[in-house]
Amino acid sequence: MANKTNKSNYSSEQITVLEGLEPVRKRPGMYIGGTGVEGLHHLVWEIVDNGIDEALAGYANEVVVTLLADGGVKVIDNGRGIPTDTHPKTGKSTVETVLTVLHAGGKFGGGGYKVSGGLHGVGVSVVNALSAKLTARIYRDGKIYEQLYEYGVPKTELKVVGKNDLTGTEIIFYPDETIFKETIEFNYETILDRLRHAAYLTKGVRTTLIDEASGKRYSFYFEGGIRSYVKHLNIGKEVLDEDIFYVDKTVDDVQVEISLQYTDAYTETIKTFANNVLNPDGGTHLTGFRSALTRVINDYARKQGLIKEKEENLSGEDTREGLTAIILVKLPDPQFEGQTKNKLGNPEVRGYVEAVLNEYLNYYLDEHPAIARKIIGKALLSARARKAARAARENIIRKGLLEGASMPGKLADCSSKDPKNSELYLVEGDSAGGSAKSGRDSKTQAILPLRGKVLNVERARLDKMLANNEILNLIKALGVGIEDSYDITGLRYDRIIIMTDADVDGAHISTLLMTFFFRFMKSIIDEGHLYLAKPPLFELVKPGRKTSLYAYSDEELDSILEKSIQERKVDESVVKDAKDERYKAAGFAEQKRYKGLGEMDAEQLFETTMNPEKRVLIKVNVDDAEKADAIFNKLMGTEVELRKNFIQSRAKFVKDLDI
Ligand code: 0RA
Repeated sequence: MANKTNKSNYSSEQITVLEGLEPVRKRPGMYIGGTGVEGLHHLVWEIVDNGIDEALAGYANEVVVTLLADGGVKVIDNGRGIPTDTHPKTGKSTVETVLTVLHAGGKFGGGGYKVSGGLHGVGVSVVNALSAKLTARIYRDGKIYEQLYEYGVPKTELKVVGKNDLTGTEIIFYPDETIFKETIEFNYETILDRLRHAAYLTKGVRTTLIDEASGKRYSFYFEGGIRSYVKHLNIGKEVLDEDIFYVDKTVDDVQVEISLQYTDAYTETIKTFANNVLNPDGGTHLTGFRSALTRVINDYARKQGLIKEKEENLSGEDTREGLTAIILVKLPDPQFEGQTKNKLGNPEVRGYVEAVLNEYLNYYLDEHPAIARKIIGKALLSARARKAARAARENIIRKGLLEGASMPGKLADCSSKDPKNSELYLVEGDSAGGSAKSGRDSKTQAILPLRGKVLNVERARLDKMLANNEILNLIKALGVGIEDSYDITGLRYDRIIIMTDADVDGAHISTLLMTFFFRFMKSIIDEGHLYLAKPPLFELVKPGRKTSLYAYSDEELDSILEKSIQERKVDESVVKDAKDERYKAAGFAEQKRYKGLGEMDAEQLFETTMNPEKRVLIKVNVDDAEKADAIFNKLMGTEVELRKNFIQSRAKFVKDLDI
């Protein structure tokens, strides 16, 4: 294992003492990003990352998180244990110093470096400051030490409470509910996900999550590190070859780890990390990776005569189609760009990554000629398809099909010309489109009916969608152009609302549309313009048919019925006997289940799904590009079963599956 071990030893002096903990309690958001559920989980990451740092430095191989039944969290690692000696600057133990002094993690500046790093690598003291209670137990030098804290203030001395010959650190904390007003409940899945990734990125570390209340327990250990990660990302995809490329090389003081494998998908999934922190916007490691990949593949293809002398090179995009890759660099002093620190900035890293991939991918292709041929064949195919699609698009643009004042005939536009007061409903099917047109508020609401079948371009390249008539209408109606001519300032509607049936086809169409926006008009999603309408699933008709109640989920139906039954003081046993007749016991004349938008008349459609005063809209956000990508691949991929499962789970409220 090419783990980096620190050349110099830590000592107590290296811990930079900065300031007390009051600022953390005053402005928690500055340290953990916020006091909502994400901030709450940062407390866990902070401690876990310290344990992972010990593992990266070669001192630990296990981190265990336990969600205690009483609401606390226990994090144990088997590293060196926080030093218990007296700290020269504070005169207190190093344990107390680390826990009460801001930025006293001991892993900043000087000899050691913090590798995994939570949000800002702010340290354990922040967790202490934001916890109503915290217990630190240190296993070191044959002894067990313990110290208790409340709101960051020590309540006991650091005492020896027992003996054994383990080493490590155990922190138990109870988040302060006066800080985390929204919730102090931890999410098992969120923590599990984080521990899975930590294990992928740190070969040889076992991470475990235990939920005391339910008895659930899960451990991760990946011999292959990021190679296992690539394998995991490609589950359900058709891989070009089972073999996964992997290199781990340290140049000067920068460790470069890269793993990659191609699939037959059309999308690329490349994840970049610096010191185990994800860099969603890439940076210098990604740039180095891309240029080496393009170079190596083109050189190899030319050497083998797969690209002729006069032919042009494969583009970078072509070499990355279907690629899944993880790039992980570890460096002493990571610099990030921009407000969000999502992008690695160290210029030297580009050259390191480029050099490592150049050398080792070259070897790999030489040693695996069959795989090399498949990769190049795939890239050549991509180049050809891209050219054809470009020609088709240019044709469309040349013919002026996307511009000009005239709007598509199918669009029922709104009379307002101010985008701020305008919204566009994308409606599945011509018949629902008709109802929407007559029911709408024509001042502010525009309707564009889309024929689902036409959109249903399974296994087709998204490029092809641009040649689709329905999509052309959509692009034109939006007024933003496409690709090179894309300009969101031309957007004619503030809200774009996808309205489909609450069934499998509807879920499919809305996913395709979201995919389209994600791929070609991402800023529309980023800026919060894209929504899903939520049509009701049930109508409960009151006697005399004057008015109805609508339920948008099974749960809501249950709660309406329950409430009405209680109000009418109906004997529960009678009600239980006749499950399907509950609506009668609840005093309704009829219960209708809606299968599609088409079952509502224009007025009902407006009242239930389009009336701005009453409707339910779900804002689409794609902060989790991984999930979106998984959706594309499941829907576009060859694995019919996965696709079916996905659609069925998304349309979970649909009882009558018609696929
Ligand atoms: C300061 C110095 C050393 C280790 C640690 C802190 C440390 C902190 C945490 C928090 C959770 N687990 C931890 N493990 C270690 C260096 C130790 C040495 O030089 O012996």
